[in-house]
Amino acid sequence: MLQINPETVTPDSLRTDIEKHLKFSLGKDAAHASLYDWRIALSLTLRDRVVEPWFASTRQTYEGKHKRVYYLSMEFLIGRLIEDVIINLDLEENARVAMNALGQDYHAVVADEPDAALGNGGLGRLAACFMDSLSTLAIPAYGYGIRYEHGLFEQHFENGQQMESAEAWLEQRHVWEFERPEVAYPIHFGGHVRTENGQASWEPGETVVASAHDTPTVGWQGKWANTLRLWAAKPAALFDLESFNRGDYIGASVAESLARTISRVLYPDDTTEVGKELRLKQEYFFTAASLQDILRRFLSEGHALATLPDHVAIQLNDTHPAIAGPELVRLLVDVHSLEMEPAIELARATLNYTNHTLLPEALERWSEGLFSRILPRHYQIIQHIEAAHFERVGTQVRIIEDGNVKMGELAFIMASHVNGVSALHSDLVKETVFADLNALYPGRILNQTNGVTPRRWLHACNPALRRVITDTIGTGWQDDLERLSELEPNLDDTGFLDAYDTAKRSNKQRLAQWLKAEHGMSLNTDAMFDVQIKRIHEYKRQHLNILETIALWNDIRANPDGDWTPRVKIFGGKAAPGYVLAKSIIRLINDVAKTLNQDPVTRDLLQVVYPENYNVSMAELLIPASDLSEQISTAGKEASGTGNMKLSLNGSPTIGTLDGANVEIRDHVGEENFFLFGLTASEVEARRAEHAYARNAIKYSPRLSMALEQIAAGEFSGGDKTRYQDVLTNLYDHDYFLVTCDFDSYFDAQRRVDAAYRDQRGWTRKAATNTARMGWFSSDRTIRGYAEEIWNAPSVR
Ligand code: DL6
Repeated sequence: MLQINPETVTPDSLRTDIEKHLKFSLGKDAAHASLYDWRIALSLTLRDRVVEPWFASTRQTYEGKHKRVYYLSMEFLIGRLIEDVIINLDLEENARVAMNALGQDYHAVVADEPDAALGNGGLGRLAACFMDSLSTLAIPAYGYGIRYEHGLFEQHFENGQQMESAEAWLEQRHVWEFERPEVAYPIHFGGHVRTENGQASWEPGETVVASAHDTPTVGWQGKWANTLRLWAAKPAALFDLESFNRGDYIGASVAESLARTISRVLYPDDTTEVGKELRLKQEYFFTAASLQDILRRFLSEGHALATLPDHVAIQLNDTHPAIAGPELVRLLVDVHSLEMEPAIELARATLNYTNHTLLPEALERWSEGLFSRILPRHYQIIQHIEAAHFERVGTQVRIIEDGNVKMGELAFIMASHVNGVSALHSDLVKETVFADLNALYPGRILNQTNGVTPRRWLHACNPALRRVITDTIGTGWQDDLERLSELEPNLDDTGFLDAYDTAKRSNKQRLAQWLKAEHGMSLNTDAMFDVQIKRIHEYKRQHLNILETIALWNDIRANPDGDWTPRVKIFGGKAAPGYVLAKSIIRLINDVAKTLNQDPVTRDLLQVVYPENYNVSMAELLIPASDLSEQISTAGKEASGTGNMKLSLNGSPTIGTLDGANVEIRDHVGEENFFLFGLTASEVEARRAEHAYARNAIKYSPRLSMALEQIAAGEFSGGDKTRYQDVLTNLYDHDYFLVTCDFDSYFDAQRRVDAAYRDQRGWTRKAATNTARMGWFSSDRTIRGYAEEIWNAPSVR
């Protein structure tokens, strides 16, 4: 295993290489180089140092014929790669010195890189953390996904409303990847299936080409590097010269533009009706390309097909790549001439499926009409899979039902293991969405509680706290996060708590400076920073938070001289473009912010800020600066959460429900360091069955009634009484997510937070205890769990 020695990579050697790249790769001299030029030159210099460990890892995997893990994911929410590489190669200090010597501001250069936002939220960010951990643990692995030309949309606010524009990360040179024009596979759609002598053959109607782009992902201390292989869609044939010569310029490039559409835009989540056909094509496109690539590599090593599961473990990240089941069977039967039954069994032994949501709208299903039109051969194979399943366990659960192909059921039946992402979620997976399948295939469902990479989510994003930790317990916690427990003996030490407090304060200052410079917002850094950052969704209940904010504002106004704990409520997050109610919630937050922040009586005590375009890089500033982490979803709805882990790890105690991984976080940090409120998952179900539960909750909560009446009266919308009719109607008449029922409990918990925060030393102790006890939530632990219990893929180390 090759290891980068930071001693041999000196600031001088970096500087020389940066200058060389500036000249020979960018054709610029230093006098005329822009920030962009310096960033590309630095990135190329760093990339050069990743290549050796990458080659060494690949060689070692081939030579040892080690089992490989393949992580198929529609999303990889990576953020900036430059930071990952600098941190994992331990070159931060040297790079800083080198850039300074070249007259450049290191931070500005690093911040110039656009986020690779190839994901919507938690599922995609988890995939990025897993890539980091797979490399850190030296488990041979490939991530497979789509090289979207446009990542997650850019969010802007106009009059408080979310506006979307196309994100354009690939407009700039993307230096981290290596294009592999020789690695290209045809991907077919449509057409029909011809059967002769019992032999089926697919005669497709449309073909595009999947072309590979590889990014090395280097682990901690550069000891191992895996590959993230992203597929770009290209036309199968050059453009139609005949049409062009006829003057039909648009017609000449139709095939090209249709093909490129497949990898053009990251699919929107949470929307059900838009672009269904394109989405199905995207899913099949990257899954089919990945499987062809996996089989090619496997066969090139001379293995017999029957040994596939001994050498290959494929993980399906949610149902998006669930078409892998029938596609792998198709390749085994139609291309490699296996019989149907053994092919199904072989595919099943190789595949595993992670469920990330219980929300019915996110469990994919395709109409039989659409599915059989786009993938006619797969439709037939699914019927075979279903027949084999019926034969084995009976007919209680179907894959094709009521005119739909149900991808959750398909993924489950074609997986050797199915896992949820927190203890509670995995139990609910067993008891609800897959109760019948769990009874038919007992033991197939496991739990693997999510985790986050400590390299990015503590070491890189929080240098102030990193120093305090290392000064106290030494280094080595970055790849053995449970060592944070060695902080415990210091939790009553004044010197340690002072240092911890100073780090938090400096992070708050850093955030305040950034918000001022980038968003023109001024924050009171002596106030508690109360942070809710995540996708905007009814079940995540940002509206519960803003209703509590209004109620608190009312209380302060009624008693301005009371003993209040100053707070800044910070929101961050995007709503799916088609999710109307979520967009109303965004507007409401912005409207409330405008009103409150102008109130001379309360504005020093309660402020609301909502910087637009929340992304990974913004999270890296917000999380270290947070004092309080809002994890307030309706119990039973958040599969796990990972923001909850990042915030707690960085010293931000949680106010939260017993939902997702909150339950395990509370178990670890201790109930006295977690502010619990709200109904449990079973109480939620029971309350929903009660008549008029929302109206009753509103009736018996004077604070909530008043807040809702103020919204209805147009108090935050310049007198417009209709603006929030949708939010209000929803709360009074449906309130599926029980905002109204949890309101009083949440308000009370917030007052417990206020009281606890007033004891500054006590609060710092709580924050530091969170850090000390969060070591278990490293994604290294999660990946070890997958490797041992699901993949049977040991570390090469
Ligand atoms: O497992 C990663 C992440 C969880 O932490 C979140 O709780 C969950 O909401 C998210 N799920 C999705 C669902 N996507 N789909 N389909 O993003 O996964």
